[in-house]
Amino acid sequence: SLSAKDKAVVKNFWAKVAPKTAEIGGEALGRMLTAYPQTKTYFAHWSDLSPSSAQVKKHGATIMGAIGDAVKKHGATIMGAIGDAVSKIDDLTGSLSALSELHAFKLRVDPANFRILAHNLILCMGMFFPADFTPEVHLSVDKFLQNLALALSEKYR
Ligand code: ZNH
Repeated sequence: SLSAKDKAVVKNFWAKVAPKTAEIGGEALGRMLTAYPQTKTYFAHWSDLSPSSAQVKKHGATIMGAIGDAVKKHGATIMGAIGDAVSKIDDLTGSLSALSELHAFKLRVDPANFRILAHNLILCMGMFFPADFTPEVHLSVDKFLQNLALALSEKYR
């Protein structure tokens, strides 16, 4: 699981790339759909699945918004004082349970695709931020995305 250092590295990197997350998400989703065409089946109801598609760009931004929430936002609070101390990144399974349910039962996305998307996201982070995406950042972001994929896969069983 994620160490305190991983979380700090991810939060720090995310703060830096914040202005570009929508663009990174769009590029990553567009690349996933082209380089891993089996992923296109889930988006068959869209008119344009090319990397330049406005729908693809918009959905890439939506996905990155949800990931950014998991990095930054505080989880559900039972008591404000306790809740304020707990970030979503400290309880990914709990904070992403509704999204996991959506992907498992409504969208029926094969969870293997979470790894494929993570791979494309990592590629694009390196492309957009070659200097900041050091091997150390790569390690922690990869661990974070694997944990996020696991949390999203939780409701499948
Ligand atoms: Zn997903 C949707 C997130 C992955 C497919 N997504 C979605 C949304 C969100 C998300 C937020 C929206 C929801 C509402 O509206 O409510 N995802 C996400 C994340 C991730 C993902 C965070 C990871 C990281 N997905 C994914 C994958 C796939 C998908 C991999 C495949 C391949 N999604 C999807 C779909 C949808 C979604 C299909 C629906 C879209 C429309 O619009 O139609």
